Amino acid sequence: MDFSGEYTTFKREELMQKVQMHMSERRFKHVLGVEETAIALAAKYGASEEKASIAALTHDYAKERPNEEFEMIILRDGYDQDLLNYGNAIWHGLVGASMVQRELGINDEEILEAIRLHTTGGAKMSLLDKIIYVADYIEPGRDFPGVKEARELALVDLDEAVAYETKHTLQHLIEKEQKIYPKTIETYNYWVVGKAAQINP
Ligand code: DGI
Ligand code: FE
Ligand code: FE
Repeated sequence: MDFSGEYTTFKREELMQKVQMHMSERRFKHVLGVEETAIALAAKYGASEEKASIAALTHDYAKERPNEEFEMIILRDGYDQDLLNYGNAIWHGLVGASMVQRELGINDEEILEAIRLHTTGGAKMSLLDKIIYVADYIEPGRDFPGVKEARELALVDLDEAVAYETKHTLQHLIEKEQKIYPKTIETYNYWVVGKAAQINP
């Protein structure tokens, strides 16, 4: 895909190279799988394929940064200090988006928000947010029990795929006695328990 120049001054090949520099070969392969999947979902559901490509290529940009760097930014840049009680799993998207903005010059708020939400989701998600959240889960390199079902749902109903992923991720985290970030619970309450059950929107 050729980029228009609207969201990044880099050509796709240049952006790919910048991302690749910051991660293992294995993770870069995952990123390319997310991109391919995100572009297909964008085409199917009528989102910008270019934004899907850029958000997918950069979603895990910060994943291999040291904890100290995230902690420094959380202390410095006005984040909720409760974030310090979590780790890379939560930081690399939520805080990583600011590194994408600063270091790669991507300022499009929709792309940055899709990066921020890609791990936890959110009660409020745009079409692009859902595409990146789901593509990250079902890209061709993923192999875990339930991924086939998730892939099938993504072809039929993106919201159902969001709900499926959220429920199974939460189950997995609870099984491993991992700390649950409040936003992950908000995502569950909205997408799994049900939009209809919301009284205060
Ligand atoms: O970065 P990826 O491995 O491609 O995928 P990801 O960003 O969706 O997820 C990173 C990890 O974060 C994954 O193992 C699931 C985990 N995670 C998602 N929500 C939470 C969480 N971990 C904790 N501790 N708490 C959460 O609420
Ligand atoms: Fe991630
Ligand atoms: Fe990822």
